[in-house]
Amino acid sequence: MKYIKISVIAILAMTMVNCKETKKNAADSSSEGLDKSVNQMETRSPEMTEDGMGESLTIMMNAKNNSKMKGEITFTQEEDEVVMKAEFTGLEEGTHAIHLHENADCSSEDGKSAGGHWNPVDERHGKWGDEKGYHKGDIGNFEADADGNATVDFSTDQWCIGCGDDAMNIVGRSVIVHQGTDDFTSQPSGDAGSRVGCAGITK
Ligand SMILES: [Cu+2]
Ligand SMILES: [Zn+2]
Repeated sequence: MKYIKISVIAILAMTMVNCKETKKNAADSSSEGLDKSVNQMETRSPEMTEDGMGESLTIMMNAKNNSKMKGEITFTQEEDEVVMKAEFTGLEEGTHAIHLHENADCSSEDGKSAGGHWNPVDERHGKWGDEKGYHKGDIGNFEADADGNATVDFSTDQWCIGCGDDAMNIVGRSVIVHQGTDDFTSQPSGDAGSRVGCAGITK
């Protein structure tokens, strides 16, 4: 296998001829290094091909608990990442928690119809990326300025938009903004106070 030495180029090349190479490789299977490269591509390829690459969803916040908050959130699938961009107005100045919650149901006045934090892999509540665990909805905190405006930019390869994996698919969940701050410690939800905004993530 000549191209083991230039494996980086080989990986790039195989994104274009992945299927062909996989078959060829299964037939002669003489190169471990190449097998690994092919396997990496295979584990990534389902979400990149079938599951809504480039797909984008924009949802609007509903004010809860008599708040004045408004806002718009866009989720975009970009290769293996979901990029979230949010713009909020009408908040109280200061730090607010933002999470994905279980249900795309914002019908109740207190926002509790959205359920608890989205936690598909049964971990403890925490700061995103904490080795002790965190919910797949634990986005964290953001700051609203003196005029009550805020933007939130977040992206992760642990979400997808409409793929078949329930541990990743954010469709059917909701975005909740809280009055208070997530302390990243209190269980099960960071003691972030009442829910001032809710948006169901639906297509
Ligand atoms: Cu929350
Ligand atoms: Zn949580």
